[in-house]
Amino acid sequence: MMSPVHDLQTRQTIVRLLSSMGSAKEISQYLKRFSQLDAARFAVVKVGGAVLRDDLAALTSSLAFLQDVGLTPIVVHGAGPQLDAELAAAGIEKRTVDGLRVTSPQALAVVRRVFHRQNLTLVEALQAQDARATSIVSGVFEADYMDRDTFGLVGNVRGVQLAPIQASLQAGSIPVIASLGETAGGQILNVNADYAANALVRELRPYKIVFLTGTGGLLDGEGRIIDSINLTTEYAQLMAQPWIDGGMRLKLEQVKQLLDGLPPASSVSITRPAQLAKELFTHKGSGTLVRR
Ligand code: X2W
Repeated sequence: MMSPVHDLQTRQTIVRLLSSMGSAKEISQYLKRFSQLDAARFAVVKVGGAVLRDDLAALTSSLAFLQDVGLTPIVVHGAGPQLDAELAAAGIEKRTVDGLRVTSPQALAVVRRVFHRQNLTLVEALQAQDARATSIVSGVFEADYMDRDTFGLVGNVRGVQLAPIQASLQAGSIPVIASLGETAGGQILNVNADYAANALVRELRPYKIVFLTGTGGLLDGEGRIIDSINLTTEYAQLMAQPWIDGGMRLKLEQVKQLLDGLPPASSVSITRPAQLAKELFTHKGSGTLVRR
């Protein structure tokens, strides 16, 4: 059930935003489809640390907008650039293996502090816009050591505790989850936020999976955003392109793996915060839509 939209000002904002995006009919169709889903099945939205740093206002208003129309996305966030900066300031040298940050006990103290602060930054920004949001920095990701000798205090998600998320959704509040994990023995571990998002998605099997990034989509050889990718017909051909770089190859592989385990209707969108509503509510979308 959609929650009612109360005040006139919110309603007017919604109408203005929606009418600038696409036809009323198209938008109503999407809204109806999303509203019929169980709250936990609507969307998992992964927010990179760069988005928190560079695009917080657009992120906040896009998420608040979804809540205004009765939809509650589940947000999981990283803090990569903030960690780079704080660790450098603490004199801790950066080392990554396969894109994962090698995390010493000294580094973990900084990681925990930065994750807490970034989490609160987003929650407080949402609350300042009268959106309801719940800060969740522990109790969701059950983790094992990835490989302690290589990575130190880095976790691989073994299980997901849904109770804190469900409690937040039931209150109509946006769960805002930091990608910190915890071992069975109570050790906190640093978890890559994409991995955390993927683990959530595998558990919840949402209709929409959204990665919010600074670039706003996957880019082709000329730096233009690729509109849509059909994995069944285009994956092999795309992966063979000379212009596809390492990062994008990895992202695409991850997205394929993720979608292979989900219902056929699920899709992944890679977009920027200001375009979130357009991506969700219009056929044309904005950013890159990946389907099986
Ligand atoms: C990541 C967690 C933050 C993250 C890190 O320390 O950078 C590992 O690499 P973004 O902004 O989403 O990249 N963890 C183990 O993933 O943030």
